[in-house]
Amino acid sequence: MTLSTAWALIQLPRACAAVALQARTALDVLLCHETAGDYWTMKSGAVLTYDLEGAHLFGKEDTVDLVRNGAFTGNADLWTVPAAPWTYNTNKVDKDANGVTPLSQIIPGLIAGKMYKITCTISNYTVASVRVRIGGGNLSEAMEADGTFINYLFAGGANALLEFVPLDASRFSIDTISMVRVDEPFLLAKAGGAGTLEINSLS
Ligand SMILES: [Ca+2]
Repeated sequence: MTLSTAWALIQLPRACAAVALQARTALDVLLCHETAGDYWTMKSGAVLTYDLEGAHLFGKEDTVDLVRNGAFTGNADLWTVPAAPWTYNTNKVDKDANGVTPLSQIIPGLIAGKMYKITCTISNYTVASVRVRIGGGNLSEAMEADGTFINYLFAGGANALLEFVPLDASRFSIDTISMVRVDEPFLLAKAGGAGTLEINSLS
């Protein structure tokens, strides 16, 4: 797989109980099961055999987008857009005032403890940050630039909400939101720059 500075799922051709990982490029590779949690480092040039002790690694993303009206086409229907600090603005939503109330949508059938991949696009960014969470679980890493962001998060069990939680001062626009379930167990990888991670299914 091609590495970048964003977490990406290690996609496998088949379910397997052990994998061998190797980065020949001079990059340390970070590996984790949850982007909001701990990670460990595979040093540049090392080979890591990852044994799942009988479990099978899938690394598979579902194709069903669980977000409705994630493109805000013509309206913000199905979203809760609190008037402060959010404003619907021509096919996207602006964070254009102070406040920390989340932009949210109810996700029917959200399963607590399951991993989901959440994608969104930030534009018109000027200051502070926004984080995403699902089911009231852990917050993602801060999104604090223009760009398309991917977060892998476990759903909490507190509610059925997809929520974008801003800092008080933050200013940006958000659009193109989607969310798919990820079958577990799985591994995520990223590095400090571009490189290649070689993956071999062992069993
Ligand atoms: Ca849009």
